[in-house]
Amino acid sequence: LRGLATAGILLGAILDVARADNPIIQTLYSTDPAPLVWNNTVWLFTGHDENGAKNYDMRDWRLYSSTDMVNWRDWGVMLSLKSFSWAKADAWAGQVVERGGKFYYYVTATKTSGGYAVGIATSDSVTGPYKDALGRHLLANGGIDPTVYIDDDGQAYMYWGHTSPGAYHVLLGKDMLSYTGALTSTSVQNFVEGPWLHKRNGTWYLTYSSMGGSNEDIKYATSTRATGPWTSRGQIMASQGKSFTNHAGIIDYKGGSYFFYHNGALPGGGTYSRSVCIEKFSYNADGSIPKLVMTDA
Ligand code: FUB
Repeated sequence: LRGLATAGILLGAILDVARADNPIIQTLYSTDPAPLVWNNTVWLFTGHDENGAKNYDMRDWRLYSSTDMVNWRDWGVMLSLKSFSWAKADAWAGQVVERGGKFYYYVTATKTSGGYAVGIATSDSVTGPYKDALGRHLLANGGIDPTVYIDDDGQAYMYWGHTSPGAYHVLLGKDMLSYTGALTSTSVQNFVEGPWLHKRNGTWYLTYSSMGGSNEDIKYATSTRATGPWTSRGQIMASQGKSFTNHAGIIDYKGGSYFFYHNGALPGGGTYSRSVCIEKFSYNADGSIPKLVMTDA
């Protein structure tokens, strides 16, 4: 297996293609997966742990794509801290959504003046170039880990976490660059960080990182409305492996459902050197998500 992994890394480096087995990216440490299904392709936006980091040393955001969930093309860096004049550190979790042929990249970073904030970059192409859309942060209340979903009626919702911790949400404007109404604190059981919002068959799902033992686990809640109230549905993935954090992203693609997360499974991996992994799953008949186990923790 180790020989195969080495061959995979070499092949990946030569062909610029990441391997299919978990972790799916073996050419560097990758984090905070945010998959986007667009144009019959899965576009996987990730964070990046610097090699040898002793803390969350994260400076850029990257993109991979696949049409078969096996072979992943590496598109390189989409954004870095330098892309935002107001940011100085912590290129933490982000997510891209498409609206009207334009791509909106919501990210976390620490402001030059201190404190976590959420900013937005936009592009006319999914593969970039992405440019800071506002020249300032969108939210600066200590917010991290933005997740955005556009409902069938066109209303976009953004959830995010707070370092306190706690979950918040707001309604985004049609321009996707502004919001209407108040920043609203949301009650979600044992929420820590890393929310992922999606809707399926009329049910809203809020998946998030929680404390499940010595490391984070992944739990989820459901609601009939994007703004809650949320009913706790328990754990999807238990605390497992060498990374303290975990962070989920969920999509349906070509008839399958996929759960993206990160762990410390790559050689040298751990809390500050994480790697994106995927588990394929099927929703239960009642719409609940089955328990998933890291295939290689
Ligand atoms: O990767 C940095 C932070 O760790 C993310 O923003 C959190 O969700 C956690 O994964």
